[in-house]
Amino acid sequence: MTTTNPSPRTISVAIIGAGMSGLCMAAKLQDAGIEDFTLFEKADEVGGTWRDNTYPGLTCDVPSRYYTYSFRPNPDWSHMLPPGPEIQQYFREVATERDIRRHIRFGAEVRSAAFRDGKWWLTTPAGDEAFDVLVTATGILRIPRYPDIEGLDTFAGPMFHSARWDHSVSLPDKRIGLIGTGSTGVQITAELGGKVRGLTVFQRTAQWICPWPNPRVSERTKAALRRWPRLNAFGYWFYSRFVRSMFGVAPVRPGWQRWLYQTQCRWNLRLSVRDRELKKKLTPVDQPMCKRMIFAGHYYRAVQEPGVEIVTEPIVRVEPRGVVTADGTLHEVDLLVLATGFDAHAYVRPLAVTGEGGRTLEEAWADGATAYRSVAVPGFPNMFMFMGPHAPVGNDSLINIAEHQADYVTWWIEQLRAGRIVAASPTEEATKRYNEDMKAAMPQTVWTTGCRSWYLGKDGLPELFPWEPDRYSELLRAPQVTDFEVRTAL
Ligand code: N01
Repeated sequence: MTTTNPSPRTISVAIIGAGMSGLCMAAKLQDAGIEDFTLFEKADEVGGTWRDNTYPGLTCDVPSRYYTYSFRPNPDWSHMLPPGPEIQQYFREVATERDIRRHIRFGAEVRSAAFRDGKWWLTTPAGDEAFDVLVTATGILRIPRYPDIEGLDTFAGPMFHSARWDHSVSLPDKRIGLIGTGSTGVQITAELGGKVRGLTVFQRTAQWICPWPNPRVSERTKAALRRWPRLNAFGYWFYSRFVRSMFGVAPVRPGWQRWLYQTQCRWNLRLSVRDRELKKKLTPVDQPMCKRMIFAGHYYRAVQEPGVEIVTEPIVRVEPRGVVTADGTLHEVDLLVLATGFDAHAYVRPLAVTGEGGRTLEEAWADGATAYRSVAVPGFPNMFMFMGPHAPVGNDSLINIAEHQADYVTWWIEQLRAGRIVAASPTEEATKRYNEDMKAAMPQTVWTTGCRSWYLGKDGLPELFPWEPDRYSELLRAPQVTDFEVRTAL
């Protein structure tokens, strides 16, 4: 890989997105002494998902000690599981403290990116600009999915997607119709059940709920964490090991971890819901963990509050006054909330990305999205992506994944900077081999046991990593240069 006389170069890096991943990339570049980078952010603030999602009850279900960058502990989390607004505050602080903001162009939506003459040309409303390296950090659950329900537009009251919450609408006086019972719908129900005039939850598929306590962190604990930073580091290590050896393993390998979660879910329902009819409605047909596991403390309590109703009859249409179900009932509501999930398979799209020889990412992914170790695609030199296809987003904390991906990308940028190479992209052969190995490992995962979920890709298989997260970290820790087509001159 070395040229006869490598000479160091200044490398410019474009990062698309200033959410959790984009900020992580920026921080890692700074740590490597690379300051020539620009973040393009279409909104007017950092935070991505945590900026856009503001629904009542928003909480991350990864323990707060682990839902931080390893390089920036946070002694101030108020709860064991971090509330959404605190996470958003954390990212804002990181951007400010590390002086990343001066690298960010807000309100700058990148419309297209094309590789020409050894550079990535980005088109934004301000014009075209060239960079040596393109890093996409556009998030995975970014594009809200609106349900295709007859008459949805005719609803007379306010209506919005959970990721576009309209806080000008008062809630206590409303009869709310909530469509969707994924992680989001469950958190909204747990927060609003019993606190509003009425809550009608339209459940298409029952979900398993894993009970998860969320105690407050005492002021004394916070003070101790501030005073002895090593305690924080220990907390990070402890929870990372806990999450990775339990939640990281359970979905991908049959064993005691899977048994434990599944048993917990079953007993949670058995012990928490008394009414037989309601219990029947809430009993899923598929295996716990096949869909994205839901961790929640108060859901079953909330659905038994007065004024809360679980409707399992399929929705047939929406009318100005409410939702009509297959049994002919009109469920009258004042506000309709669509907690119907996201298009999780868009990745960087709809951004138009054109690689070598004019081949677009759309063309490369015509049969489904694939990548080399979730970070790079053949024919797209010097382009790297966060949370690409088959990242371990189903069994690890996304922050941890982002850190490993950022280290990996930084390693390649350092090769470019040292002048050892001028371009690198994974070979078709290595990418194919990697994806075939993953496909072969999928049947042992719980995700293939027959449920419908946003995990499933075009081929009906989960677009997830079928092994333990530690294996993914290993894969990224040791870049395999022979899997790449590396050029030392253009
Ligand atoms: O979306 P989902 P989400 N008619 O796709 C239903 C992360 N997250 O926003 O199951 C009626 O899971 C659909 O029904 P069905 C987490 O990774 C994390 O809740 O397809 N119903 C389902 O019930 C999560 O997995 C946290 O039959 C319709 C729901 O809408 C991911 O975000 C918190 C319908 C969609 O569920 C997405 O969760 C919140 C229709 N036409 C979210 N269309 C953390 O704590 C869809 N549905 C980290």
